[in-house]
Amino acid sequence: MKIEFSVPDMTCGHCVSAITAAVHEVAPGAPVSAVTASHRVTIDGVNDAAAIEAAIVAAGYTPRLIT
Ligand SMILES: [Cu+2]
Repeated sequence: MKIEFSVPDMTCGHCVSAITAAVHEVAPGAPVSAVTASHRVTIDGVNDAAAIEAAIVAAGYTPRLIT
């Protein structure tokens, strides 16, 4: 399934890299779309939203799951 987060404190390319790396720690190879302008992070082909949310939090960001 596709999981989408709003991450208001994702503001630049560094944030995108850090968040993408964090997601890939728990979902290796999953396609990640991270758009700073909209602060949206979309991960495709994954099921465990809680694990991905925790990984993004551990990277220092504040994701909010969008249903
Ligand atoms: Cu940044």
